Amino acid sequence: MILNDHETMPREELRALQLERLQKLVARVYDKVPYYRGKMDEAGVKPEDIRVLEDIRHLPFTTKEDLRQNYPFGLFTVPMDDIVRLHASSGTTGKPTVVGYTKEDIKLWAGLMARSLSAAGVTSKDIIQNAYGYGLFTGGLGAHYGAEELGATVIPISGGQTKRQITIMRDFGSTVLLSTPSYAMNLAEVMIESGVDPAALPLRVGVFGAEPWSEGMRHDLEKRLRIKAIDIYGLSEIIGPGVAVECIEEQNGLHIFEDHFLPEIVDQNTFEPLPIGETGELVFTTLTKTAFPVIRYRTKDISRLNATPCSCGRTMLRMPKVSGRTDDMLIIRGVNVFPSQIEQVLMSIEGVEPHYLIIVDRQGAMDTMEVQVEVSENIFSDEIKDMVSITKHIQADIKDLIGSTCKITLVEPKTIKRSEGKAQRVIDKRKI
Ligand code: DLL
Repeated sequence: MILNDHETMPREELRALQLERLQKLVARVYDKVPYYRGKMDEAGVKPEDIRVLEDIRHLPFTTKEDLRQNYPFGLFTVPMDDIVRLHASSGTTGKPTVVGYTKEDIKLWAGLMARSLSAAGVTSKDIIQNAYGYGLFTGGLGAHYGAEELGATVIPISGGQTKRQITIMRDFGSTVLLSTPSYAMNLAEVMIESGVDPAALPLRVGVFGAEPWSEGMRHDLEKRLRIKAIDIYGLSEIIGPGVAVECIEEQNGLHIFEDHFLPEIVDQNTFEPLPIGETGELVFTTLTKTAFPVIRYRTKDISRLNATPCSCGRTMLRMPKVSGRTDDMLIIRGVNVFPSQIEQVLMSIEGVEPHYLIIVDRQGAMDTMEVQVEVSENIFSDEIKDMVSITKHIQADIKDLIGSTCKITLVEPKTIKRSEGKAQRVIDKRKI
């Protein structure tokens, strides 16, 4: 593992670097982007008001709505001639959000992804199977450039064609898998079905992200694929993958690359900044990106900041696994619950498979929740009483979590749709 100087910088020095970068950034966007200038004028704040890092709280937030209003290129700070790449979010709700990169941004991103892979224990000797989707999604190309920057061998296979993935993994001797955790689970399952023993393959590390996943899912993936499973986080609006990553030494919280992204946690409802250690919405300011810098971007992701020193030597703050997004949070009879918490319950029960679907509906004024979940082949063909006992077990554990009883439907193995990218875990019929 090669540590970059910034990754181990004493915190005081890091804060000084952040302030210097923040001041430059704010002056630049004020000067270049009329929309940002307008918002800052409205809030009564000028670039010279940023004297210490904490002054960031005076700056207005940026939200997905701001990006939509400026669709497609309105928040770029450079002429289109300097933009060398565009990516966009899928835009399932409303217009997609478009992000642009200059040559320098692409270099920066490749460096950060290389740094992330290195933290995950990947080296130039590795053969990386990159099963993140290539295209407008930032996962594929983002990881690709990082893998090349590290000097590893990259197989740009993209997502899908699962049988082919397995043949290539075996024939090319892939040592690292990059994919969403749900797709890695799909791969693991098809591998066993095709008679390929994961233990006989050289695969040793998985770098998984782009969707929430529980500790239970990590444990299961590590066991099935005989690998170390590392969590990587990022979002297109900030740069793509490579904003934060776990270190292989501790696998306990993701180090945020604070020399480039300034994190804050704000209260989900009041948006007031919260002190280190408290849980709330993650907000990021990009400190060094040129084409499309964002100030105080409200991610809607829920986490917290952790300043406990890490044995890996990085001084960068950690954030625990993102449990979910505020807009994916289910409110069941007034109780907030994330699909990943349901996943954690399911994964702790013997015989339950990591394939599930949560269906939320409303009967009259009452929210209802049904969890459809697969059980292993032998349990499904077993006696009814075992099925009943598993159902009751799941029901009781979910009741402990949310305080009310929900319907559990055990379904036959392989009936829940398998993911090839980001998994859909919830169908909310209240919204249809
Ligand atoms: O998912 C970037 C990415 C690609 C990250 C590959 C990691 C690996 P978007 O499509 O813009 O970008 O989606 C960003 O995905 O706001 C989170 O809600 C979620 N997300 C990303 N990584 C994680 C993670 C990419 N490790 C949105 N854990 C974010 C939980 C994650 N959620």
